[in-house]
Amino acid sequence: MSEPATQPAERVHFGACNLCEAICGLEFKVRGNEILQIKGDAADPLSRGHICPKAVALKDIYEDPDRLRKPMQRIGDQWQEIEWDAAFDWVATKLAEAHLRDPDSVAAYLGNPSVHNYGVMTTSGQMLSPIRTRNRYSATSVDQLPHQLMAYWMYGHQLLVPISDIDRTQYFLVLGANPMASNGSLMTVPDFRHRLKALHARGGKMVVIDPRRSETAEVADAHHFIRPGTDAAFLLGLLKVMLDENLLKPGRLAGFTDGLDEALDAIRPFELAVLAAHCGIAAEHIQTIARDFAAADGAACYGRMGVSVQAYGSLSQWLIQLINIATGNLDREGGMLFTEPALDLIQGAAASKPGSFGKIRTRVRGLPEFGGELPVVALAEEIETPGAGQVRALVTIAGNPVLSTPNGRKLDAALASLDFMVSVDIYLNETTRHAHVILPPTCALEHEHYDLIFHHFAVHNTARLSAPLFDKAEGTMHDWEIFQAVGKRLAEKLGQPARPMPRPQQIVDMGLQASPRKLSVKTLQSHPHGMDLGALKPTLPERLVHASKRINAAPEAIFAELARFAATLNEAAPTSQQLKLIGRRHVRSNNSWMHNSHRLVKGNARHQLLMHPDDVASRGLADGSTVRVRSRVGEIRVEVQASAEMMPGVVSLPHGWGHNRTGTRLGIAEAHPGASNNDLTDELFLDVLSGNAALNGVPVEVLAA
Ligand SMILES: Nc1nc2c(c(=O)[nH]1)N[C@H]1C(S)=C(S)[C@@H](COP(=O)(O)OP(=O)(O)OC[C@H]3O[C@@H](n4cnc5c(=O)[nH]c(N)nc54)[C@H](O)[C@@H]3O)O[C@H]1N2
Ligand SMILES: Nc1nc2c(c(=O)[nH]1)N[C@H]1C(S)=C(S)[C@@H](COP(=O)(O)OP(=O)(O)OC[C@H]3O[C@@H](n4cnc5c(=O)[nH]c(N)nc54)[C@H](O)[C@@H]3O)O[C@H]1N2
Ligand code: SF4
Ligand SMILES: [Mo]
Repeated sequence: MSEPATQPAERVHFGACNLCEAICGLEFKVRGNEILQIKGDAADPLSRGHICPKAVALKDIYEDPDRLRKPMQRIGDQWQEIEWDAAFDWVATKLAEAHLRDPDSVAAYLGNPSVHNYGVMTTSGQMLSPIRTRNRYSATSVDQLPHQLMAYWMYGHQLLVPISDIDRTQYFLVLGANPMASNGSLMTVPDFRHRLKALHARGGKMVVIDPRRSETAEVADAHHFIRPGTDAAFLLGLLKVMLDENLLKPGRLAGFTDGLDEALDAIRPFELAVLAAHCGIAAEHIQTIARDFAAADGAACYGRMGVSVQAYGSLSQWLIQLINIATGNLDREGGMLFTEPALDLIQGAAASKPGSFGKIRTRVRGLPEFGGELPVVALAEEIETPGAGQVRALVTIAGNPVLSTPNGRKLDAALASLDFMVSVDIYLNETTRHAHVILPPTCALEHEHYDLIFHHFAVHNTARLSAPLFDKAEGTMHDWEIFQAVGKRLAEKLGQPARPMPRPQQIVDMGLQASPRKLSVKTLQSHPHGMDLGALKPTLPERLVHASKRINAAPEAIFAELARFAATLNEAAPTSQQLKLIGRRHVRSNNSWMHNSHRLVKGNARHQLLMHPDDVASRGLADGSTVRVRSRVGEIRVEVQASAEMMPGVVSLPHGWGHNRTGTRLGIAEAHPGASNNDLTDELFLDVLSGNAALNGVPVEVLAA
């Protein structure tokens, strides 16, 4: 008997994971089209072999029979596969019709995987620019908008976000972030656990401020519960102590910072006792943290989702910057530093637009634009409110706003009323079920990748270009091919001149060569594990993008916001029945879209409502029972789990669940539906200054079912 001669040889391939911000290097072992093993790439200079369970699920996505591979057209509630050319023609015809009626009647929403995907980053504009609409939305306004706004105002560019120097800091103060589960955000930090061990080994400390004793709080030196949405009070308290005790020493930063005294003067009148009572952290703890922070030889104050996506997200981000500046910890080793990525979107010939704010406003509610995008909390009303500029057609790219934006039910209904919707997406899910056409691109393992965004936020400077693991399957298309095909047809139909349409690799190559480090695709190709470009180092004032080369510590609009916050300090305490809802992330879940991987959803459910045992008991609820959770906008039913991890008065529910709507094609997710947090969050509950959604601190009641 002879062996089958066709058995392909095993091969090893190196690439980076693009699922979250950590950009871990991966080592794949494959035979033919079969993935035999996925493990961390020990030679990656950033991730050094780290990996999490989601990376292994890349195999599941690649193989998933529910993943779409051909265009789909919906007629009524029936879907049928159609040919690419027919799909492109139809999409271009419908978008052109809508554009000719009113350019603003076409809206676009770009979801989170867009920024993790270089095809979308480099070429989605080739499809969208002929539309010329004001109605551009993205997941930014349910996420990091406050960071970008402060980076733009204070340092001159929306991507110039200071990064915690976790590998050298001696005091790491973390607010509203859970890197043990999220693997870091606006802090690309693969292998947080070992970096924290190293911090502890050199005598450093981590202190966590969070309404839940999170996985990160669990490994901290100290954890303090905080009332959701009140971080500004805690941060003001820190500054107040530092002012009163003469602990501030901006050092060399004073030479190129404007407005620091003005900012600090505005903080002086606050009273520590009032601030402490408001946030729920005792004055003596605030004093200790302020003193330890100021005394540390390198301290970093960092805050993420929990502080940004709340009612005072922008104010909190400003105060965080101020603390780092006023203690001299900005732009120093062990404090906060700016990155210098190989493809630099901040400075040099490849630089992107620094930002913009309030140049236009949403039609119905008057919410401000940031960086050319409007806040997504306004999308449903822009669809539902008649008049000139009403949204009647929608393009979604890599987004699931029905599950990920506030008052998802309202948006769900609004999407059903559109004249036309097209989704560039790999799944038929809660959002794309409303599309008339779905154009599915290839998946991550089938195309090249360079992380255009997250190298800007990494704790160490590296660069890595990942070659595709597999050739794309026959009859499938890359996202950039989809954008180019539709964009070309759209321009033709609208009589616009043909635009140059470079491919992602050409754009990345030009960007690398135009950046200060002068690398190229070719250089990166010769480093399959990535290139180590060195530790972060001080870069100011040169790296500031303001023409003055000075930091603006006192953006004008912040003072009115501070006054608005100060007025809430005297508000009456909430009733004892009222609880505050916050979110939660788990290492085996990724926003709304990876629940179709059996390996990630198996085992105990992870989408329960966590509630303090006293709150469970005082409502006469039974641990493990189904409860009703009610907010201004809606009600869900979900299992409650008593947990001493929770601050009394606060309940936690992860977002991205609720896979029980009709007409989706997610066999595994539908069997593990959970309930959607965003059926409770409120599109009217905002960070008013930026227009960012406030998804944390939502008032809810919990009742027996
Ligand atoms: N209550 C609450 N809500 C939240 C949050 C929270 O903490 N609490 N977090 C918010 C945050 S931080 C974010 S970033 C948003 C995310 O919000 P969204 O970006 O709207 O939602 P995702 O769940 O990331 O959905 C991603 C979509 O992209 C598709 N997709 C995946 N890979 C690809 C690809 O390679 N190409 C294309 N074209 N499509 C792809 C998936 O099928 C899915 O439809 O959610 C926000 N919503
Ligand atoms: N495994 C996994 N990793 C992910 C994702 C995922 O879905 N799963 N999503 C990715 C995305 S899109 C993002 S944006 C990042 C987010 O990254 P992180 O911000 O690190 O992640 P979260 O788990 O949302 O952490 C928010 C923390 O804030 C706390 N919190 C809530 N409200 C408040 C408050 O008012 N004040 C304070 N101080 N804390 C509060 C919550 O309890 C929670 O512990 O994670 C990324 N990584
Ligand atoms: S931590 Fe993020 S980048 Fe690293 S393997 Fe997990 S999902 Fe991928
Ligand atoms: Mo996010």
